[in-house]
Amino acid sequence: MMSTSSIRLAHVADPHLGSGYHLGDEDRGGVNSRLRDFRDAWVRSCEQMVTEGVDLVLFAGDAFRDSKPSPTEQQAFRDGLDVLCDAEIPMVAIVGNHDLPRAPGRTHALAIFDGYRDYVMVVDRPQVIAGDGITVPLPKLPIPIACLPWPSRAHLAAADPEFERLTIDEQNARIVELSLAVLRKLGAEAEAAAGPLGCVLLAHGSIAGSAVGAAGSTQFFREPVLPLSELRGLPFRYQAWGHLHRAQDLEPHIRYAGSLERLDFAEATEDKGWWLIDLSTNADSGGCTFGTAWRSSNPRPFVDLELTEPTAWEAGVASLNGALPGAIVRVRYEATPEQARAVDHAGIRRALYQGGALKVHGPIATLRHAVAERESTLSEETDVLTGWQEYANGQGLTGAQRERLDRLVHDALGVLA
Ligand SMILES: [Mn+2]
Repeated sequence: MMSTSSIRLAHVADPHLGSGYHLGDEDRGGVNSRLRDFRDAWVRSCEQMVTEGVDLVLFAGDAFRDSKPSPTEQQAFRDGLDVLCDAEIPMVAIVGNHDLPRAPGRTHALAIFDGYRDYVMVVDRPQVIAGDGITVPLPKLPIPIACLPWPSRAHLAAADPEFERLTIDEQNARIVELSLAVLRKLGAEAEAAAGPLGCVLLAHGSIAGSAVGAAGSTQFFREPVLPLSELRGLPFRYQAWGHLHRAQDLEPHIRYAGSLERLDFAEATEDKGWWLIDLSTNADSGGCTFGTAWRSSNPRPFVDLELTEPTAWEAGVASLNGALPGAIVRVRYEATPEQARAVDHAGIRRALYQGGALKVHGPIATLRHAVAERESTLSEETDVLTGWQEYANGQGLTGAQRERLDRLVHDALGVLA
């Protein structure tokens, strides 16, 4: 006869409440429609966790856009926590970089939720949560959780006078080195406390080789980035990562949950949601198995429409079929100034709203100025004055402005005009 024991985990991250307001509208009370969307995706995800019979929620950081969320944003986060607490589902949450203040000593955005209704535990320094030492009545925590919140630069600098004198890249190298040492120590500690189900990691940070997604692409290279090869060797059955907004698995057991709502149009085709993780032991085989399933948070649809023929836009709008209802839409096209004047912006917007769009941004015209082929052939032999004239023609500079600039260039070159 087979005897098994098992645990069902939810791995969720990066609700980023307070983000994305540039694509929403404020209601009469001053609440941005995108906060409602972000809040709803978070609450919906918590409701799904209840339906799925989750035993424990691993929250991998970045609840908010910054360390000082508004009372409305805090309430949005609390709304999800209440769903979990009502169902007596405990949650362990780590602090992400967005939740952290820049100055040491200031409190982070998640501090007020530690101990919330006795089911939420917030972790802001590296530690293993197991059996004793837990501050919430996680009744029988069947699995040790190693926690690696985002390492605060301010805290590192306060603890190490050398740190401040390093360049950003050197600081990042130092943080990677420290993080790996901490991870190995946490791994050993968690493994020692582990039962037959093993132990898991809850962490916030960047891993090399990840698909970054839209929101993180500019910051990625100025951050500490952990090598995947080092993470593979750690003794965790599952690694629940937060920070990057694109859901992905780097290994079957090393995953990002991604964010819960789309931040902007670069994420238009990306699904958002959380991972459902089942760990179970099989007493007969002595092994431990794990399974994962994706659960979409059903984020608001985004439609990014690029009109190739802006004067014949009806076909472009028609091609969207059923994608419009409830969607946030952006319309863009490229045209010469003359063509752009002939495009029916009001008509495009009207058609999109009639199709069910919630909000239309644009149409946004990128103007290109016609430059004839022979005019744009600059070479090493081209003199500066000819170069200027071609540039000015290409930019469409005319009239009094052109005359003024011509005079300035002529003066600078000592040309008698
Ligand atoms: Mn983050």
